[in-house]
Amino acid sequence: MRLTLNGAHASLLVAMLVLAGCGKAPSPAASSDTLIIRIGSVAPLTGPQAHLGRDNENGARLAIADANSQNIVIAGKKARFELVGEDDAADPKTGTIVAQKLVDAKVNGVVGHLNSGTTIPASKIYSDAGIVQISPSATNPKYTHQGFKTAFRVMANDEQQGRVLGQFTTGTLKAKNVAVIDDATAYGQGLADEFEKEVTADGGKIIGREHTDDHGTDFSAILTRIKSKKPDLIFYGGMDAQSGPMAKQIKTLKITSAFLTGDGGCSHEFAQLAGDAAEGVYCSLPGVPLEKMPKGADFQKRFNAQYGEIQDYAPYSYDAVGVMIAAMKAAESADPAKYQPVLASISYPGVTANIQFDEHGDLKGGQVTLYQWRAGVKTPVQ
Ligand code: ABU
Repeated sequence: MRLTLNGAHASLLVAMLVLAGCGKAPSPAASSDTLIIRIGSVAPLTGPQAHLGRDNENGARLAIADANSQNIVIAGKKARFELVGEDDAADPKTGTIVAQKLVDAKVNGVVGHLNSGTTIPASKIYSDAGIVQISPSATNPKYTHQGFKTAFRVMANDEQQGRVLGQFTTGTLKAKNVAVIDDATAYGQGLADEFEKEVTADGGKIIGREHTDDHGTDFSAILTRIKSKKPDLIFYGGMDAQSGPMAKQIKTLKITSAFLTGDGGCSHEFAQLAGDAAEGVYCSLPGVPLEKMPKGADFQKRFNAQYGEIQDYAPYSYDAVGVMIAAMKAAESADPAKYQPVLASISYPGVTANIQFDEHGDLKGGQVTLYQWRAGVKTPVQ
């Protein structure tokens, strides 16, 4: 039997073949001339630090969008970058579970984690799997001092920050008697230890050391004990979910000591939580103010338009993704084994710094800026 097809029959047959999968057009993901590159981003997206985690993830998201708009070609293929966001809830155990999940998913690199307490245990998992990890915000020195060639960070560490905070206390503020509180985390306790070391070396006296945790919000017992010692300055090593209420309670208890904290307590959220008690509080942030960097103002404008206020670390996660992609481009490969050596010796003009790494994977020449909250504005003072 002879089958004759008119135009309508032919169209129907094509449609049936397509539905059966025979004529399926290749999706960009399946196309042989497209290289899908997946970058993990890990931060707390739930719990008291969720606002900081979203800030980090949004910085990474903006960098991915920028890269995809540049039509980057790697080894002759059009690269398409995808973000794989994970929540570690700032919890060290969850951090390792999520790290293993990303290893199993064979991501091409990881930007994270946010906290030192999660970044350090996760770094062994990435190192064992040979996956490059760049933390935008974890500042405990141990992270990059374990001998893992996969571990990098894009901001000054707590040895550098603690030293600057200590010198600011004894030198600029001329504080002699100092009380120290930390949140008993890898970050808060580590930074407080570095700060204490510098204050003591400069001739200052630590007249009290207290500990809380990264979920507490009532510090009245600690602050009452500290008040009786009449310190010139109180230093807090920890995050904004604690530094905000702490500043408020310092004011309520009529404590007149200066209040100083590190980068974790220096966010936009701190000012929201502290209200008018933020006035006069000092804090430090790694890097120079964004507006002083050549590409900083543009980044800030675009980030604000899309995601609102920068909390703390969004520019650093933007740079962490940017420098990772730059290394992939230069290596002509998204294989971590191939682009890791390129990353280790890269010079990359980021929005937060010109990024180069030392032999540990730490940022070379990392800077620290001191700020004071004045009328709700984080104002650079040193
Ligand atoms: N750098 C402060 C916040 C992140 C961390 O190191 O835990």
